[in-house]
Amino acid sequence: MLTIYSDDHHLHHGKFELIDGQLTPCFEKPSRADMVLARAKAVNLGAVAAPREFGMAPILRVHDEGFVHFLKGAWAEWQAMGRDYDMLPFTWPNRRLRQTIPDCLDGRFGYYSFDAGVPITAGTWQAVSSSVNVAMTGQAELAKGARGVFSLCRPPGHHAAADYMGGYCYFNNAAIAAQACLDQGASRVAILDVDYHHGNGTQDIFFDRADVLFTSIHGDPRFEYPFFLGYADEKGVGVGEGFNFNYPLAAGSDWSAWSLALAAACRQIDAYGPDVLIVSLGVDTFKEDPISQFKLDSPDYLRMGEIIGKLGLQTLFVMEGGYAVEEIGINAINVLQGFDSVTAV
Ligand code: SP5
Ligand code: ZN
Repeated sequence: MLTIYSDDHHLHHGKFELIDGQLTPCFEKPSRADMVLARAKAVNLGAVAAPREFGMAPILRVHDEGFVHFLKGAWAEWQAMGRDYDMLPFTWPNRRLRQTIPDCLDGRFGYYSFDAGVPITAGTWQAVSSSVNVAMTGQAELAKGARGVFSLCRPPGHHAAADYMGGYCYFNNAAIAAQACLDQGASRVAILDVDYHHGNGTQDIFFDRADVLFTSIHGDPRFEYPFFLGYADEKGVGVGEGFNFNYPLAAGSDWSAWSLALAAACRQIDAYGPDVLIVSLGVDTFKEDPISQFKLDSPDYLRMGEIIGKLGLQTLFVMEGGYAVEEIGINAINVLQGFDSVTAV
């Protein structure tokens, strides 16, 4: 399988996030993608190609113009205020607060985010733009006929909605790739989100649409981040009703419980009959993940890839989460090797 990868992700390295009440070194760090790339090379997964430049157009098909503009200019504004440490949001437009866009930078950052897990640094804009290019280049290879492509995106994207970032995510790489498929003639795209956390951003982007089916298997939001979306009764609205499926699972879920949800999600994807499948590939379901509570083991990821492969769909894998850095390469690449082991198209 072809891997799309750019070194630009190194330009984004936040210092701290809030974990259990303490400022803690960011779990979402450059070594994650380095480990995945190293494993892809070690097992000869296939060629590694650099992304092409797609510019702003595909991003603006999914994201709000004001949001994109904010993200692009934020670091320069921050620096002009004499600040050189990481920029973090800290005030959000909660219930009964005004949903208006403030003039000041801190106010706008709160408006365009939903949590503090999104440090903006000197290199963030270039890294997140490049991450979109990695997803878009993978999508282009799929459009040319590839059976499977791996977009080794970093930063990840599935928590980002049209006009807000959060959860280490800035631009929604998978959603942008899905929209590009549709813009190039696909009628239906399915997104399967296997990251441990609910893909709230992706769900929100496509919730009122029937041309993208979104299905996610994740820690139950009653106990797990992002807490405020990802329940089983979220089915879509309007013409989108019936095209959104959530599988919230209990803490401690292992492959036996997880794979039942995957089987159900795969039946729905199969019934939908999409032209293309996009997998939001997080491997933070791993038993040793430092911020997660599922119990998948490394060999389970091979089986996951096989089951996805048996759908017989052209598939773009877009990297999302996974914070057990020592095993992230083995686990992510196991999914792709499992997929490649299934020959049926
Ligand atoms: C892309 C992705 O996987 N984003 C995840 C963002 C999660 N942010 C909140 C983490 C909360 C962690 N709580 C862990 C407690 C460990 N004792
Ligand atoms: Zn995650």
